[in-house]
This record gives sequence, structure tokens and C-alpha cells, in this order.
Amino acid sequence: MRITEDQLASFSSTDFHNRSIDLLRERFSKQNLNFEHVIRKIQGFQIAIPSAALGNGRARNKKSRTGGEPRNLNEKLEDIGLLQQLTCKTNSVSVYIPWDMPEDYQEVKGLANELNLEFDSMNSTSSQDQNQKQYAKLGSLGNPNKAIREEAIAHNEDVIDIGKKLGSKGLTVWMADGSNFPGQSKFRSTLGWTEESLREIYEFMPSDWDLMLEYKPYEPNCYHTVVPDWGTSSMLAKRLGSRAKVLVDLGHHLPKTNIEQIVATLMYQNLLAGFHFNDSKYGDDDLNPSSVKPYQLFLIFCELIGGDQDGAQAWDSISWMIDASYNTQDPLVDLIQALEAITIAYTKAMLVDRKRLQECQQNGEGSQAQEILQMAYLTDVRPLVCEARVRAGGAAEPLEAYRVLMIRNKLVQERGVKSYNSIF
Ligand code: RM4
Ligand code: MN
Ligand code: MN
Repeated sequence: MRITEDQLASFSSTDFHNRSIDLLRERFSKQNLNFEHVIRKIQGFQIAIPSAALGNGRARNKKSRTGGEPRNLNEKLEDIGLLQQLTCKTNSVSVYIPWDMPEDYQEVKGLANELNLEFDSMNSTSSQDQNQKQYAKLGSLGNPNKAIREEAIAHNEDVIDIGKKLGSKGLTVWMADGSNFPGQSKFRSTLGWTEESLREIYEFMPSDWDLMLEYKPYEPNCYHTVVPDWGTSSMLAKRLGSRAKVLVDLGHHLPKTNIEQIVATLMYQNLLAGFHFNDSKYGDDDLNPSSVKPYQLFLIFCELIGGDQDGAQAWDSISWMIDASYNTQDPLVDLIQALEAITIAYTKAMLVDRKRLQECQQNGEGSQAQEILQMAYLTDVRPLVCEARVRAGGAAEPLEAYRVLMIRNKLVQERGVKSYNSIF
């Protein structure tokens, strides 16, 4: 289904919105910030949706079916099309293989074109619940058994071939490899095999592709993970070559880790591939971005903007994707909230008075630096995000529009109550 322009326009901004914008304009001129520039930046910021997030799917959590779920990649594209119409915040899909195999390439590409959607990086899969049964014990690309490693390499090469046909330009690799008992696995050997396998995949990639390597401290293995942290991931990326970089999934850190510092350090080396946005309380919880630690997300964006402005690593070289799991609620509602939350964090970070902050940093001023950050963080930027969206043709309040237009009901009518992608 598609939403008509009239329907979108019926959710227009209110008087309250206009007054809030006037106040923000005043604040901008006091701070010497260019209002139009910020609006343009918000509009330009686009976040990819993972094909795996559009149904009540994904491993780990229990599922409660919403109904009207997309049954194949085409229907997933249609869902992202709806999100884009409402929010103007997502113009691409990141496809997981084998979960979302394209059936008819011409048809999929034609549909994406019609919906103005692009294909972001491709994702291979490597854990035991994802169709490759023999990885279960000792992993995929780092498995001691050469035949299994070769199968895992071939899987990644297949994913690249599929991505080439779709017009993607990157491969994201997350490895579930590791072990559960001390002594079960020889650390150096597994790491070496992993590097060799990754090198084959890297060399197989077209020259205009990037390889993005995730890291994660534990799960599914509880004793040792082959690529547990950003240090190991960046070491491997550097050894592979300049088109390999480190992907930061916000849920892949032990509690209390300073993720904003990791981001700064990666940018320092031009090694930041991009993000998988989500939030977490304990581990890889796949909660919605900003639902638990919104200040952390704000601080991460402060580093991203700073790193770009200082010339460490260009903003445009970084890719943005949501990687959260929607099992208990309507995934489209969660995704609208996620897109909004990420954009809010980014917008707040643009309001930081960087000149004054730099002076504080030069003199080691803690409390003033804190005040500067809080001033930006505590500003309600929702009217700015709304203004940018409405000007781009989206709905003033996407969630309200989604509910009032009864989009889920219509999808249920179209696709049925029990519709879903059977691979989960
Ligand atoms: C992992 C990681 C990957 C995702 C899998 C399903 O924790 O976040 O990006 O593809 O989960
Ligand atoms: Mn991830
Ligand atoms: Mn994850």
C-alpha cells in the first residue's frame, strides 16, 4: 500500500509548532547557528532499515505476531516505502542473506526504484540458528575444519554476488564464532583462520565495495569470541586493506564501556565503517535506540560531528543502519520511533557550542564543558526534526499518521493475520 499526498498533508504542523520554531530561531541566532543549515543536515541524514527488522522476527527474543507482516523482500521494500513516506528518514534497505533472498531481481530492483529506495550493505549470516547447521560447534570463517571454512567463505561470496545484482556496495560481516570451554579452541589459530577467510572474501569483493566487520564480546558463545572487541576488529581491518573498516553495533559492548571514545578512536584512524543502532541494558538486547541511554547516543553524535569537522574522518564515509529486534510490538511503530530517536540525538549534537567546548577542553574545564553539553542535550529539538520532515514532504507526526490512517489494519487486510516470513 502507499499513502497519498493528501493523506500526508492532512497531518500538517500546528500553531504550537510554529511558535516553537520561532523560539528556536531566536536561540539559533544568539548562538550564531545557521537554522537552514541544520534543517538541511537533518534532511540529508538517512538511515538504512535491515530487512530482518520488518517482521516480528529475529533470534533471541520471544515473538508475538502483529499480523500483516511482510512475506518476502518485495513486501519488506513496500514497508520501508511507507516508513520513508511518513518520516523521510530512510532511503535504503540492508538485506540479510539467506533470510531475505531476492526471488526476481528485475522485479525487486524495479520496485526499489519506484519507491526511491537503494540497497545498503549486504549482511551474511554465521550462527547456528541461521541455516548453516555445521557452524554450531566451532564457528564459520574461523572453524578448525577447512571444509566448513570454505563453505562459510562461499556463503559470503554468494552474498556479494547477490549484492552486486542489487546494486549494493558493501558487505557487513558479523561472526558468531567462538567457544564455550577453556581449552576448547586455540585462540591464535582461530584468529589466523578468520583472517585468512576474511582476506579471501575481501579479495573477492568488487573494488568499489567496503567490508564492514562487526565485533561482539559474547553470545552465542560464552567463553571466547573470535572478534570480541573493536581492537581485534580494527587489527583485522587494517591487515585486510583500506576498504575494510570496523562496524560499531551499539549493543556489542560490555556494560559501562565508553562507546563514544571508541568512535573517536576509530575516526582517528579513519577506520569507522558505520553503525548498527539499537540500545541495551545488559548485553546485545536489541532494544530500540535511545530507549535506555539517550545521553550516550547524543555523546556519540558529538564525537561524530567533531571527527568530521576536524577532518579525522568524513561524515559521508560512515554508514547508518538500525539493528534492533522487534518482537513484542508493531515493528513499523518501533522503527518510526527509532528513526526519530536517532535523528533527535544527531540534531541535539549539532547544537553544541563547539567553539566554547574547545576552549574548555584546552583548559581542562569540566563543569563548563558539562554545561555546554547539557544546554544542547536538554533542548527540545523535536520541532526542528518535524520542520525538516514536513518540508521534505513527510507527515508532521508520523506515529499519529500511522495510527490514524490505520496502516497496520490495512496491511493485515492485504496480507492476512498469519502472514510472515517463514525462515524465522
Ligand atoms: C548479531 C549482530 C548482527 C546481526 C545478528 C543477527 O548480534 O548484531 O548484526 O545480524 O545479530
Ligand atoms: Mn549488528
Ligand atoms: Mn547485535
